[in-house]
Amino acid sequence: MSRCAIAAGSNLGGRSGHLNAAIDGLNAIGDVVAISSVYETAPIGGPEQGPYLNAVVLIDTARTPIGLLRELLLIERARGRVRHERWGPRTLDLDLILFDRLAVDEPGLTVPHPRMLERRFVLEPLLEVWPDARMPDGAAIAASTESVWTQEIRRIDMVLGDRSRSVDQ
Ligand code: A4P
Ligand code: MG
Repeated sequence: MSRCAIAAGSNLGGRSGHLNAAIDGLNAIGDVVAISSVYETAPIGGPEQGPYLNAVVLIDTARTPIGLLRELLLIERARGRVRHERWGPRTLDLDLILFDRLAVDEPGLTVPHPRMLERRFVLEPLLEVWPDARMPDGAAIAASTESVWTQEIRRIDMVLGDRSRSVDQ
């Protein structure tokens, strides 16, 4: 089994519903061992678009990295993900952030995710659920620049997996 960190993001439609569906989908492909708080975050890059909900989920899985990515893309598609432009708004984005301490560089899959250290919406929830996570070279996870911490994110009062509450209704 490998321990993997998956970053989930949504800024279109019923955002919390999409994130909850992601948890259900991940449960079917591995053991969900931790779910971070949910953060509302200002969009980074791309066109003008609405705020995201972001979270990080840890799973233990027997899949290979490519096998896991394929499953993530299927979960995205089931939530109506359509790709128009890079960094554009999306119903659900699932990125493979860490796969144990493995480094993968193949067409269509780079792990650790190449932009993870530049993004507070990845780092903060990741460190919340996996404080001793490390990069493949053994380095502790840390922001690549101080300016990461000026990015706007705020933890919201919502627990994933709890269907009784939604921030979008
Ligand atoms: N791919 C390669 N490596 C990976 C990986 N480790 N995990 C490939 C997932 N996918 C990976 O992704 C394009 C292709 O990347 C996939 O088909 C896969 O083969 P995509 O989801 O179609 O496109 P994208 O997400 O628009 O592109 P990209 O470059 O992955 O975007 P980022 O860097 O993930 O940024 N702002 C806020 N506040 N919150 C967000 O969640 N997300 C993005 C997307 C931008 N700004 C954001 C957020
Ligand atoms: Mg993606």
